[in-house]
Amino acid sequence: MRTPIIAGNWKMNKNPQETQEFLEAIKGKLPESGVEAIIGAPAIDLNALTWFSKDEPLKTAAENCYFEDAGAFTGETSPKALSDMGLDYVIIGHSERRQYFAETDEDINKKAHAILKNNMLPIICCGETLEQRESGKAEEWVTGQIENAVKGISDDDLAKSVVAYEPIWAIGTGKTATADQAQEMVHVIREKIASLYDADTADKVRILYGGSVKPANVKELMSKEDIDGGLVGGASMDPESFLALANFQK
Ligand code: G2H
Repeated sequence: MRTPIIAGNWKMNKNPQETQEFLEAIKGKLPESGVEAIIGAPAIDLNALTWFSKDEPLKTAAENCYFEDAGAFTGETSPKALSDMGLDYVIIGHSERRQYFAETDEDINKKAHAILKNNMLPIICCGETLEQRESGKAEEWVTGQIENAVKGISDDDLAKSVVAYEPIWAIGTGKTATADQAQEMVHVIREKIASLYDADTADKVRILYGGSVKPANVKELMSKEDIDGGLVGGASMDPESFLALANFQK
């Protein structure tokens, strides 16, 4: 039985004051069980999130990190420091990082190893462009991204990790993949993991859908067999909307 996840991804939004206001608004209102609620936030907001999560059923995620623990890497964030701070997850390989910051599959694989070594879990993003989908290359592309991202990761570590399928054409565009389209690709990803590892590992790894998830479509997406949750951008920034998503079972 895989516990569903609702993971916010604030991207480069909210300052510490706005973060505090958001946390005050959701205090005491997150589900105690049945759903794992996560917020991924900018590095400057993570301290507030980890303090809040000590008393509330909220897990925390950084939106990126470097693959070395320390050193002369100006401007980067240490996975060890994130772990020391109490972070649970780190989002890696988001399409925005691949597109605007030239993050490669190799970087993502190194980051996944660094995150796991530091006792956190990666949320590994993958997804195809509209052009790749229209030319019939989406499955090959996405499964290739996954294969490269998980190289050298043990089956135990992968079973605890999270994958997020985010078709680039559905990100922040208001265009959601249909629940069937999302299920189809998430199933392909699970089969790929089964072929790289085994059926048991594939059965345990949680695979999210991301791309314009909102309270109005979360139930239908979550009703699909292989979809274990959502990685949510725009709709995770308003407290009421995040709470509606996290409490989707009610
Ligand atoms: C996809 C998603 C969050 P949105 O990037 O990762 O954002 O829900 O705004 O499409």
